[in-house]
Amino acid sequence: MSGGSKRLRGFTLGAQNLNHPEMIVVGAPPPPYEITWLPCLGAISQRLRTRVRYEFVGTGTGFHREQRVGYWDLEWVTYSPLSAPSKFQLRRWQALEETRSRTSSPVFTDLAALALGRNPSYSAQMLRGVDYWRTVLDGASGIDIYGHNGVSVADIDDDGFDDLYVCQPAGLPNRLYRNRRDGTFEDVTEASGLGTLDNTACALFADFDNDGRQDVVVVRANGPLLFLNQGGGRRMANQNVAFPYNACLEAK
Ligand SMILES: [Ca+2]
Ligand SMILES: [Ca+2]
Repeated sequence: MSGGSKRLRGFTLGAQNLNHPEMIVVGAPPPPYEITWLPCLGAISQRLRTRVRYEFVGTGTGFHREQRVGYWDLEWVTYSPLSAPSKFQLRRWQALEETRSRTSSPVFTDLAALALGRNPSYSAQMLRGVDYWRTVLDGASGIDIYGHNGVSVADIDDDGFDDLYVCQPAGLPNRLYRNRRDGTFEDVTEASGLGTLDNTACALFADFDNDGRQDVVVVRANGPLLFLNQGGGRRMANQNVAFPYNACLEAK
C-alpha cells in the first residue's frame, strides 16, 4: 500500500464522520505528460502525473474535530490500442507533506447573533443562504450558486476597534458593520456608501492615498472599485476608479 493510500485509510478509520472532503488538482510535476509507442503490443502507453491538494475535516471518537491538509503526487497510466482507447488507471500514489490539526473540544463559539442581531439586516439577509436568495432574486441580478463571498476586518473609523465588511452575492448589498466597542456592531452600510450590489468576492482595506484613513478596494466580479475614506468613519466616496486588476497589483 502506498503512503498516500495508507494516510487516507488511517484517517477515514479514525474519523467517524468526514464533514469536509476536498481535493483539487493543483499542478503536474514534470514530466506532465508522456506518450510511448509499444510496437510489440500494437498499443500506446500514456502516462500522466498530477499533484493534488487535499483537505479533510472529520469528527470521531476521542476528539472533536481533525483537519488534514496535504499533497499527493499521482501517476496515471493507460495501455490501449489506437482503435480502443481506455481509461487512465492509478499506477503510483505518493504522499508529500501533510499538516494535521486536532482539537478535543470546540474551538469557536458562534456569537454572530449577539454581535449583529440588533441590526435588521442580520435577520433579513445574513441568516438566509444563497439557495434562498436564488429563489427570490431575479436571475438578471447575476446571483450564482457558489456564494464565495468573503469578510474583511478593518478599523474604518480609527477608534482602535475592528469593524466588519461583509461581501455579498450579486443582488444583495455588501454590508459594513461598525464596532460599537461593546462587542456589538452597528449597520452603517447606507451612511458609508459601500452597499455595492455587484457580486463581490472580497475587499481589501488599506490607506491607498496615505491620508491616515482606511480606504478599500472592493473586488467585484466585473472589476475592482476603489473607495476613498473621507473621514469621520461615516462616509466613503466612490471615486468610480475601476482599474484593471494588474494595475491594482502594480500600484504603490
Ligand atoms: Ca472601528
Ligand atoms: Ca486613505
